[in-house]
Amino acid sequence: MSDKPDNIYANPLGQPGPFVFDETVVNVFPDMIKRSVPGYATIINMIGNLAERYVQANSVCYDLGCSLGAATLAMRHRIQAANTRILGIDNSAAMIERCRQVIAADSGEVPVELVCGDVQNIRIEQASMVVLNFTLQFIPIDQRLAVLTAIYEGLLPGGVLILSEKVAFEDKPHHELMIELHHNFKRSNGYSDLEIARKRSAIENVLIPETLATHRQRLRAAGFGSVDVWFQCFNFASMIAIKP
Ligand code: GEK
Repeated sequence: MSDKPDNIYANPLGQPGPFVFDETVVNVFPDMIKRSVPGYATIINMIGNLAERYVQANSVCYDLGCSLGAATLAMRHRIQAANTRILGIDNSAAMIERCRQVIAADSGEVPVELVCGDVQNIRIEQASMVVLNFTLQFIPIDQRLAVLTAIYEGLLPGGVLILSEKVAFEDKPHHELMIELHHNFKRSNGYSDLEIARKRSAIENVLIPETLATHRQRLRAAGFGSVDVWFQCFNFASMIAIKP
């Protein structure tokens, strides 16, 4: 079945309200994220790849802000270690409800538990892999360190955090260029200038990007020893942070 096309911002009437992950978004989410995030499919595929290497026996994997479970499924199908389980969490009831259907239709053997809740309240325990795939950007800036610290504390030695984010750049002209290149990417995926502008205004105070330097600094402050960018396309990047 092909994804339902995202035309949420095609209607020119009225000012769009702030972006929310409601049922309207859930219905078009796979199409939306694929056409909006450069490298999304690669990142998901590589999360599977990394699961193969980093997931330890008798441990838990966390998919924080799991949406429809793309990263959960990528891990589920590539984990080699014995006696593992995956916990997916999202604070959108509409997302979790649809995610349950996605997981139920999947034949993977690793147990998956889904929770509707806030990643800021979840207890991370016995983790060998934690994924924050484009989720931290929706959490208030002053609460981000606490989330990363809780993840660090719940990871086993050798455990890994994958943190993917839309990022900002210190240098203003470069920042503007990356935004322009991202918008070109969206245009080439069929979004009109109107849709791009309306989405931009809806998401403005909801998704707060920070620089890679800020992310690195915070990951180190949370305790992570090794922190590196393993993927970047324009203003979208994914980092790998390992607990020593
Ligand atoms: C993917 N990871 O396909 N607690 C829990 N969930 C949250 C919170 C929070 N505080 N804030 C936002 N969310 C997915 C894509 S989408 C990215 C992640 C995007 C959830 C929100 O409901 C949404 O499902 C997800 O984080 C962000 O790999 O749409 O740009």
